[in-house]
Amino acid sequence: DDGYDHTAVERRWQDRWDEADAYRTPDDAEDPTYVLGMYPYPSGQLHMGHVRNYTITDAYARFRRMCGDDVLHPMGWDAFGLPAENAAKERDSNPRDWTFDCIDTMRGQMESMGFGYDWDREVTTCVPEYYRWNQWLFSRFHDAGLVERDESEVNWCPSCETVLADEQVEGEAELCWRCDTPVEQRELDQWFLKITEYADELLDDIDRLEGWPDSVRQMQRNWIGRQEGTRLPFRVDAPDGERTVEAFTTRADTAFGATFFALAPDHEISRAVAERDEGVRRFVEEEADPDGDEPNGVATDLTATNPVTGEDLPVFVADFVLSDVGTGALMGVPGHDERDHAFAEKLGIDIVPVVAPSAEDVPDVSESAYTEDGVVVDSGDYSGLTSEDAREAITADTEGAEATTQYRLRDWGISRQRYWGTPIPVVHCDDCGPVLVPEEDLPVELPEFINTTGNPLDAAEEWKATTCPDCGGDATRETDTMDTFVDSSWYFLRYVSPDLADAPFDTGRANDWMPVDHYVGGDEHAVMHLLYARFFTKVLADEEGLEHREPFENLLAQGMVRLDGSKMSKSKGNVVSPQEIVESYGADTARLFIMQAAQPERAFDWTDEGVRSTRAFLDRLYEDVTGEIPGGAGERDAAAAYVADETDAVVDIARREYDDLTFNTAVREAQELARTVRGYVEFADAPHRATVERALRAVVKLLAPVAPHIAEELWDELDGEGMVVDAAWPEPEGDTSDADARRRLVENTREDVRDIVEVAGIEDPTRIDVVVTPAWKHRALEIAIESDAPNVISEIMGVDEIR
Ligand code: ANZ
Ligand code: ZN
Repeated sequence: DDGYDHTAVERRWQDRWDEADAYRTPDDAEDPTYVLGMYPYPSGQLHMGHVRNYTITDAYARFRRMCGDDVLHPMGWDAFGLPAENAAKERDSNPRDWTFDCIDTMRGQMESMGFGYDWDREVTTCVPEYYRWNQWLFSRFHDAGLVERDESEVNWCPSCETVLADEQVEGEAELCWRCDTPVEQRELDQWFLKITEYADELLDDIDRLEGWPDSVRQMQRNWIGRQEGTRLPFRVDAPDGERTVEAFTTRADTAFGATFFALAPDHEISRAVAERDEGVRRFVEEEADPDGDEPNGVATDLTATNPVTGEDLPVFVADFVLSDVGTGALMGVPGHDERDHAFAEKLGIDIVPVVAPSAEDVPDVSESAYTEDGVVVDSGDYSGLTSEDAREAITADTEGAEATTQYRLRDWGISRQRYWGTPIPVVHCDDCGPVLVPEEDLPVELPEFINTTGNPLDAAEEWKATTCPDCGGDATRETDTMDTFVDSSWYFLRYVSPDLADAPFDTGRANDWMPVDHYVGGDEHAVMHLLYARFFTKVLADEEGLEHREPFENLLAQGMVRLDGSKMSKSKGNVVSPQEIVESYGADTARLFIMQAAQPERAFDWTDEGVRSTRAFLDRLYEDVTGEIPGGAGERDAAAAYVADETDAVVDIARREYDDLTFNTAVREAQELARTVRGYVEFADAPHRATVERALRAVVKLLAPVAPHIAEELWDELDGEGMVVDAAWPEPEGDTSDADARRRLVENTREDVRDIVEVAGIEDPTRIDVVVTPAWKHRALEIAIESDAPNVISEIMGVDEIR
């Protein structure tokens, strides 16, 4: 016996759902619940990570729907990106065909998993009907002063021939995130979105994101990296005459400990010195290594006057001074900063302490810097102040000094030198420079793909040649396309009105549905995607009438699915294919196994044994429900009352667990109830049929969000009304105030019984295993006694009057 025919069952109900249009989003959103999984990149195959991600959202969406909410649960495709372009180049086809083939395959796989999406709302980012809105938003951002063109140094992957965002450069070795090639630097004209304009709000609002994991919130804070500090003006005798160079410091309290001044290698003054000083030239052009572990530098013949002390300091060019941080210049305080300390040791610069834990306890800074705040010493009139007071006083007293805030966050460079993305809607005119394509001329559609190395758009001569919207003269199209993170920064808004032809989204509907109640996805998106989506939401709130300033109320970063403790990945060759699992065990088994294995945030190991026992549970349930339910009118005796109370308690607990997205415990409750019913039917002399049926209906409903196909089949078998997908979530009939206490009691009892079974060496433990009520505990004892181990048993149970 191979158990129930999962293929037939799953196909039957998928068809029925289709016919009934069961997952259509209701038109009104009176009790709106917006459940969203991060849309996938259409790589060709659904993997276990996707299955876990989308089972979580699907189960929650189904639960909320059964609770009576209006649910929006859509799916779409993050369909632009480099892999499609590379695949097209390899096969000499084109990225569009490849992408749509992948989408078709993956959509089919999602359907076979039984995910209940409203496919009428499918969003695909690589079609002009979608990406034209990226272009439209680009011009709106431009009008709002949030677009900038700037020459800047970019991370360049020589193998992918593309610019990479900082976050796409991995590790100390600075390798491309896709191909592991060492990344180089290049100067290019780039388009930037000025996310830094929103840095403060993006940072401050993190405090309000209580439904987000703390780790993600902290990562976002660090990424923004707000620092309060002071700009101090130093006088420097530069080659072209004396001038003021400001230095940013978070530690103005250490100004009396400054023993050098340092400039970034590509600082104007460094370059000027390099022209007359061979040593500086060599360092600037050849030796400087900003990514190196150790700080390197070279002395100049300049001096810088410390505005706080009036003292002249030697000026160095140093590679740990970054040109795009602060002002590209810093005051070096080796006594209190580790990097400055390492640099000073290497170049023989003085190291002096000016901050101490207390005035009597001046630290020895010869070996390493003292980096804590404390009391300022040897600092003229400031001596004796706390670090904090000294910072304030020094900033206030020093002429030209200014308190400022600085961020780690940089503006978002969105230019990508590749084909398969949204064309940036700009033309370059010899006379007018870069000019925006007017809104009425959007979309700028991608031309046919040309298979060439580098960016195919550069080779699309006919497409590139155009006229200037301003002067009508000859002009050339911008050949850069947008970072695909632009697409994903607002796709959740497109789902509310996916076919809208005159705006990216319907503001009224968006205001109804937003924010997304539960957003679920992998933690690799913890920083960029979420930050950019938050940024877009804020801009759209300011510019387009969106009434929400945060897009995602609750965020769940799902844990990994591993195999033997290591991540499933193609490179490790340890991938379990969802499709094979669906074929041999069914989607319900896969879904149930994944959900019961662990809390959704936690990693868990995929095991064949786990899959098989999940399947065995479903087979048994199938038998229990489809077989003859014994008994008749029966008797509502104590045992029946116990089952009824258990049903109430389980229903109550499971609802709370589903609400918390702790599906594993919710499912366990349902499984326990199934077991209780089975024990009751087996042991009771005359089972009370109505009680049994009610309990089984509850089991089926509680499992429906996770194992929806078999739930429909069994619901049908139990003569439930309509389909279970539309059924109401079960309600307790009696008082459930003692549900939790009851759960603890049952668990204790069960443990006791297990001990009895073990100690007494009872032959037929399966019979005992189902015994859970206190009454049955007594029965277990009787069995144990018959098996002649009364002493041990009385010890375990703490009773001696058994006989
Ligand atoms: C003096 C000082 C004394 C600093 C001290 C720190 C500690 P962190 O270190 O992350 O808090 N800085 C300023 N501009 C820089 C640049 N362009 N490239 C590299 N470093 C730069 O960041 C703030 C500190 O970074 C600043 O405060 C400055 O060194 C350095 F005991 O100034 B500090
Ligand atoms: Zn022009």
